[in-house]
Amino acid sequence: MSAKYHVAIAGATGAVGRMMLSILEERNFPVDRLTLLASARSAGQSLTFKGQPIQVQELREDSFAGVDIALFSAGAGVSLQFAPCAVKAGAVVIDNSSAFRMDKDVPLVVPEVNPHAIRPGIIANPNCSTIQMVVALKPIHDKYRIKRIVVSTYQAVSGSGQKAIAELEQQSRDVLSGKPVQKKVYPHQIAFNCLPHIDVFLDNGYTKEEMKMVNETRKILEDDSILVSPTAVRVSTFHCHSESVNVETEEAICAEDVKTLLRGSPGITVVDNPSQNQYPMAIDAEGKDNVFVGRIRDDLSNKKAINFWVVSDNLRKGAALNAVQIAEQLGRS
Ligand code: NAP
Ligand code: 3JN
Repeated sequence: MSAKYHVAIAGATGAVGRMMLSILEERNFPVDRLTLLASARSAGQSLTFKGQPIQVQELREDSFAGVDIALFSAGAGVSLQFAPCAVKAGAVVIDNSSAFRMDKDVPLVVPEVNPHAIRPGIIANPNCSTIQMVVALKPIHDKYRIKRIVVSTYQAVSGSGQKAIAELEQQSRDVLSGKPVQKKVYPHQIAFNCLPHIDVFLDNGYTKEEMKMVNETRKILEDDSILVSPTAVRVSTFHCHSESVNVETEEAICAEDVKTLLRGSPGITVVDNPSQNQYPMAIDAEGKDNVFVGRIRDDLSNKKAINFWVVSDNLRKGAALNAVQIAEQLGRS
């Protein structure tokens, strides 16, 4: 690879794709040329990179000639069809979808956790809810060995894309002005509501989002013995996912030590000063890169367990930023 890269974004017009464009710009990623790809619906539309308009092209099998790094965020079906074409053309693919995450030949990477797994070909970016949780869990696992995690998520609508952001905006206006609510993205009203339902329900009673958290956590932490008991909930916030996490460990664990440990760990900001009402909140994490951890406290029911609250910007660390950080590591290897 040259020192400056020809980068392609497949899904450039979406919520994640637009964030990728913005993060490449703000981190001054060494872009030599940028190819923006989306469906035929968006072909001809212009997006701006470093003040210059760039026309969006229709994604096709021959879109990747000369591309060094292809960032995919157009859904699993699109990745399954087009990521192999990009690799065949010589690109490294960093894929934000679930298409290849559990493929044993594809690394599933969070740079703070398992950068050693990065290699050319297809690299999978984990699910947003998994990413922010494993950034906080990695130092805990290294020191205390995690046995079991019980997690409940409070996920923002931006995790469901541009149409969901518009739906929460419109429904909020309609509810407040006493008008009937239209539902398109979610099966129920999301404004002023919580839906214990993210992605599709599976035969075991869990949703696909919940099972992503189970399987991806084990793969990234490279430990299939870790037990994960998840509940994923969509809430009426626009940005940032929050999670309540209970962690049970092999070794005795204490909240005060974990605060010190996490304060010195990469990608984490500890916000934990309850007497001053200071703890991580979605409205503070929006637009920030780190994972914010607080409410770190002993589990009074179990000497080998703690509880914490973790918040991160789902479109940044949960998707676009993590992908760009993987691309940055490629340049270093
Ligand atoms: P979005 O706002 O709905 O955007 C979807 C993007 O995909 C748009 O650019 C759309 O292009 C493009 N697209 C759809 N069908 C296409 C096709 N047949 N060919 C080419 N492009 C196509 O959704 P989003 O929130 O950005 O999410 C996109 C994907 O990213 C998700 O499906 C998921 O796989 C992944 N994602 C991952 C995470 C994570 O946790 N890491 C989080 C959110 C999303 P048009 O504008 O032309 O329709
Ligand atoms: O709902 C969220 O907050 C995150 C959504 C992620 C998502 C949305 C549609 C399809 C994914 C994902 O990344 O797992 C997928 C998918 O690729 O399966």
